[in-house]
Amino acid sequence: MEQKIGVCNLCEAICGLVLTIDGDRVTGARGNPDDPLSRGHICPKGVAIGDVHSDPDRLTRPVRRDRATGAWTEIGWDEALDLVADGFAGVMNEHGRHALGIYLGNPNVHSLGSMTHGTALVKALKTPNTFSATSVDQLPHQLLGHLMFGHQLLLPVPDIDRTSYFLVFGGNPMASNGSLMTVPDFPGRLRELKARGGRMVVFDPRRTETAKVADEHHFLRPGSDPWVLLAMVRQLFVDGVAAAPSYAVGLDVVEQAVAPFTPAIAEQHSGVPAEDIVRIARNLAAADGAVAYGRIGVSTHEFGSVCQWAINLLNVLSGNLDRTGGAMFTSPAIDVVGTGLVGRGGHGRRQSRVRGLPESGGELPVAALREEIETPGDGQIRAMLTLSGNPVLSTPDGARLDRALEGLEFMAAVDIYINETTRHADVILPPTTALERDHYDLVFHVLAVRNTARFTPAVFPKDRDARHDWQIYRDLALRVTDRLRPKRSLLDRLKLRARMSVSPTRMIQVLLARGDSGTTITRLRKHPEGVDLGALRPDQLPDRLRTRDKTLDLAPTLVLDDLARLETVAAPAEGELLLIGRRHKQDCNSWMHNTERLTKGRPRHQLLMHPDDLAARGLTDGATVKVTSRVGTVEVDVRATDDVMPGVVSLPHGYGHGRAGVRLGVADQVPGVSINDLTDPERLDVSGNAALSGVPVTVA
Ligand SMILES: Nc1nc2c(c(=O)[nH]1)N[C@H]1C(S)=C(S)[C@@H](COP(=O)(O)OP(=O)(O)OC[C@H]3O[C@@H](n4cnc5c(=O)[nH]c(N)nc54)[C@H](O)[C@@H]3O)O[C@H]1N2
Ligand SMILES: Nc1nc2c(c(=O)[nH]1)N[C@H]1C(S)=C(S)[C@@H](COP(=O)(O)OP(=O)(O)OC[C@H]3O[C@@H](n4cnc5c(=O)[nH]c(N)nc54)[C@H](O)[C@@H]3O)O[C@H]1N2
Ligand code: SF4
Ligand SMILES: [Mo]
Repeated sequence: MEQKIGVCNLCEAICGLVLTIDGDRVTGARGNPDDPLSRGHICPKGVAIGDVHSDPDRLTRPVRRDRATGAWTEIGWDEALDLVADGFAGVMNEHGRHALGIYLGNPNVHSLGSMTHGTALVKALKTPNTFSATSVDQLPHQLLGHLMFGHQLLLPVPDIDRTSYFLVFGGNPMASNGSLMTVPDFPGRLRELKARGGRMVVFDPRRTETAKVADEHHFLRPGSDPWVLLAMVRQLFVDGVAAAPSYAVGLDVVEQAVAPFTPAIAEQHSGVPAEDIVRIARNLAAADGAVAYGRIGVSTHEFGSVCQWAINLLNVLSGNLDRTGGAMFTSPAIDVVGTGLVGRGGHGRRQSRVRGLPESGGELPVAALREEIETPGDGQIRAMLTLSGNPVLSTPDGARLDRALEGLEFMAAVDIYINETTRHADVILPPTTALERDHYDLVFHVLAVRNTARFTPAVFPKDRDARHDWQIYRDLALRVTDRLRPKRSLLDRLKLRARMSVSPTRMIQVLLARGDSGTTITRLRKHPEGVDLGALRPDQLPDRLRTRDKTLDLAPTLVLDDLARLETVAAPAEGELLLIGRRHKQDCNSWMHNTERLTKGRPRHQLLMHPDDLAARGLTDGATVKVTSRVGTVEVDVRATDDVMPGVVSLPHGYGHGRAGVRLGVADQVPGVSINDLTDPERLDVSGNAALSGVPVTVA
């Protein structure tokens, strides 16, 4: 038995762990109390992190699928990499670069090797058909970061440890542990907030775990947030407290634009009393350090960008941007924004082939993936590569995408499981997992509520015959580009080889040395618990702005233009039912369902529905019901609860395993259906983000 410091990469909280190791197994996991960011926090998933490592269902060698019989066989790395390179190069040489589609899933941002080498692989393959989880997640945040602050990752983070007023729209950090706000131990930090006299106010159509511990919770009709948020912004003007910093432009335009959005109209759309909207706007403005925050519930929304804009405006105009206790910018040891490691983003520079949807940050909306595969013609996707992704369960109308994948000429996946998506692959290349690789978090230190830095060496040595993800990406990039015609120049190929051969750890060493935090890899190796770089720093603007003229644009045209669309939306119809998603503490998007530790106990897959809505349809608690949307029907058990407001039903996302051909051990026994068999790829935000929330459904 031995103790080792590890890190959990299962969610954005990036908790430091102390693991008890016996041979090549984890026999115990607890939060590391010495970690300056996570302070000893751990959740049920972190406790289960060793289960992934020892999971017999996990792939450890490449596998190949026989298309005729569907049987999988293990093959060697060389053979597997050549098969994939031949498959991709064959299709690209015959039909052009766009014939390859790529989907990057969520776990990419939780792996150092994917951050350093996965993006480089995607660049090297030069296909315009790149998609990712971003467009079923935080795209509106990135778009508004780009439009207002000049960089897609320049995202203000709630200064939760010092704020006195925390206003939450569509986030459930008590279950999700926070998002675009790396906030390990949210429950503890909330207790501290309350102990110093602060308040948390939550707007959510469900009385969530977070709503239950809030000082105020307001039900609102799904999708109605823009009216409420704009009415709050308007109130700042009405009360004469709206003020913009000297480096901001467009205040007059904003005042005019929000004028029509009165609290009374917001009440009609949302069901939130007008006087509450006015009062909360006033409380926010009056608080000594306040912050508005919005997450998945207002990102995956038909007006996600308007919502994110309004949330930014609430923070700016109430004087809380870049201020202690407000919405602040981090000063990470590796500044992916300032150094230009990640591009500033962009929008609408080209359009998708079939529906003409706008590119954002170089990617197309994943809601367009299915049609780009199915629609014949020049530019059609004929081969797919998925990198840690399960879009069949994670993206709108997944059932139809499931069928579309079957028609591909070739598919490969870099993934550790045969899942609902990778089952269509001809070859799966499984990398090592979190405990076998070094980790430095390039993404989540940038979004954290405190400045810290931490380097975690691999807990277990890599098996001799195993490959890290960055090695797979390197080999794929080199082998595919070698086969592409016309042949790329020798210089280009040498550059690529040099770029891809530097290990992620070596890159971190160089990047740390280049930064001005004084943190070196040697220091971090001496302090595997992490190094504290202090609280978030105020008054960084306008210096930190990445806009070309160093101004903050309060009134981006793209969003202003979308207000006209908002004004055409009718008030809610009588008897409507709107479907929303949910997350549970023990779930991890579409995976981790094959660890018994997380799946035993009370089932949690049910459709939640208000008792009045059940009674109105003559249904009873526990019945199996048919839920139908424009795109599909699912059958699922219903659970009566007044935790959802009348007119709202809720299904968790990431369920619906046990489809034909998928064997995931324990996960096969997990009941439930995929919410994304109901969500509609036609419902989109102006950014291109899928509007997964507030889907009109019927229940019978
Ligand atoms: N209706 C609805 N849909 C949603 C959401 C919602 O709230 N509602 N949420 C959306 C959001 S926010 C997200 S981020 C997406 C997530 O959806 P996806 O992008 O599909 O990502 P995951 O489901 O997290 O994981 C996909 C796969 O990654 C593999 N994997 C895990 N770890 C590793 C690893 O270390 N290496 C490799 N190569 N593979 C690994 C697992 O096999 C897993 O099946 O879903 C989105 N879909
Ligand atoms: N346990 C667990 N933790 C996770 C994940 C997980 O799968 N499980 N996934 C991780 C990922 S990838 C992400 S992106 C984050 C997401 O982090 P969060 O955004 O905190 O996650 P959710 O629990 O989906 O919270 C969204 C909330 O929005 C509400 N909502 C739905 N529609 C609306 C609406 O129209 N208006 C308003 N105001 N609210 C609405 C829902 O009821 C829900 O409570 O969580 C991360 N952490
Ligand atoms: S909160 Fe997130 S990072 Fe922390 S232990 Fe749980 S899953 Fe892991
Ligand atoms: Mo996400």
